[in-house]
Amino acid sequence: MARNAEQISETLPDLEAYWMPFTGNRYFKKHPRVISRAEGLYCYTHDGKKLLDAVAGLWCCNAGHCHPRIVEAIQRQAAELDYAMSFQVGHPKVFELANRLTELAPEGIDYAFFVNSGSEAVDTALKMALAYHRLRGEASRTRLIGRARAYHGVGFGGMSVGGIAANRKMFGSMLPAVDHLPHTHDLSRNAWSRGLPQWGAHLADELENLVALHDASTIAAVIVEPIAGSTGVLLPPVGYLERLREICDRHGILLIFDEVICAFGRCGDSFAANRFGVIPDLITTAKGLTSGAVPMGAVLVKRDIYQTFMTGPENAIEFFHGYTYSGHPLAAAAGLAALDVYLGEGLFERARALEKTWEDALHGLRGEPHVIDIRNYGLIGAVELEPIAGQPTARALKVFRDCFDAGVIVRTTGDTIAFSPPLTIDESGIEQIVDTVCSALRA
Ligand code: PXG
Ligand code: PLP
Repeated sequence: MARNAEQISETLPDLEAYWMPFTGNRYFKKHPRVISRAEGLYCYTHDGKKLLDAVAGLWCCNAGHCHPRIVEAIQRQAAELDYAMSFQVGHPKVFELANRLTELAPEGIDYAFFVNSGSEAVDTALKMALAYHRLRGEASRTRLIGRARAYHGVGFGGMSVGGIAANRKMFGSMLPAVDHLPHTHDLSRNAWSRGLPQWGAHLADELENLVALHDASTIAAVIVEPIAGSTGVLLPPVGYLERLREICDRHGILLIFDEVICAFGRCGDSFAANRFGVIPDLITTAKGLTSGAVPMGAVLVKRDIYQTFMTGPENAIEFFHGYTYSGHPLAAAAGLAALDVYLGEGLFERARALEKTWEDALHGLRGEPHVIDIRNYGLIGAVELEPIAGQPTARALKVFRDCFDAGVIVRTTGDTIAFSPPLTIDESGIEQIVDTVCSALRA
């Protein structure tokens, strides 16, 4: 294919053939931003620019980039066992990883099913929920409840329970029996909250209304992100997750926490469920599981759910589901090494210890031009901007570009700037992020 006429750098390959995900392809190919190397907190572009990564890749490189221990584990594994059949056959590291993960998970969550991404984790968890009820003789429980503004990946299941219109509107009718709770973000009531907002726990009661509408006997599961990340960091009001848990218990509905972003230190603990003290029935995760180094996701489930499947002849398949690369050896090796780093370097505690510094620094942007809200928890944060009239997303995109030019990578979604720095960030890194965003806002 012809080389893009406006191609900027001779050092890059032809950019045309790659259809990039969630990207304005035509704009990108005229203004390429290509990262060719990374180390620790920093990424380096193909033309040698050094950038502080304030999003840890895409909320995933929690141990920082190219951590030597993770790199070495992947290299060793690649030479020892590239692949082992994932159906009817296993390899040692994937069992070890399941043991290690379930030790970190909340009490009673004792089993791990491996997949390759957050989207696959979500679709897997939804299928588990449907099958679980059917095995228990409640086959009428087929309805799935998501939430407005939720992101649960791009599979048909995750898209259906998701609540971001742009991700849904092009793709037809999706799963048939789905409903949505309202989201919990209200600028007039819970803006500028430091940590969790006080207002909004009652929004969980909307689940009672959905139960009244559909009847509990038709509802299989509710899925929520403990903190909604992709849509712009929406925090659960104090008491909200507890209330969802109570209502689900009352009606025999499974509660799924989608912790693709929230786990592995992002919320100052191994899992957000631990930090919030609310135990779901299933947890979906990915991203930080391998610190982003090899694709991997997981569904962690309560003992009772696993046991419900363990019926029938012992040699029969209990769950007709799985992926060629479920529990891939490279991913398992990366996952074990990532856990070694998180625990060995105390990164979950580090995130918790930095939380206040992070909060104070971010809230220092209050009063800067166009800032209408600031939200934070653990090492996650968001600065919401007043959109330019008639041009939604334009203002945040401008800030993204200015920050990139000034040496800091941030993420934007709508008119919100989102942050999720590596857990290895320090005070001077936090200062650099906030100063760079501040200059971009003033410009
Ligand atoms: N659930 C949640 C809660 C997520 O945040 C997924 C599922 C899907 O994971 P995969 O691995 O299939 O992408 C996610 C992913 C962003 C952004 O900043 C967020 C995600 C992915 C890419 C970009 O908008 N979250
Ligand atoms: N499509 C075809 C034709 C396949 O043979 C397979 C797996 O064997 C898949 C899709 C699913 O691929 P994966 O297991 O990597 O999700």
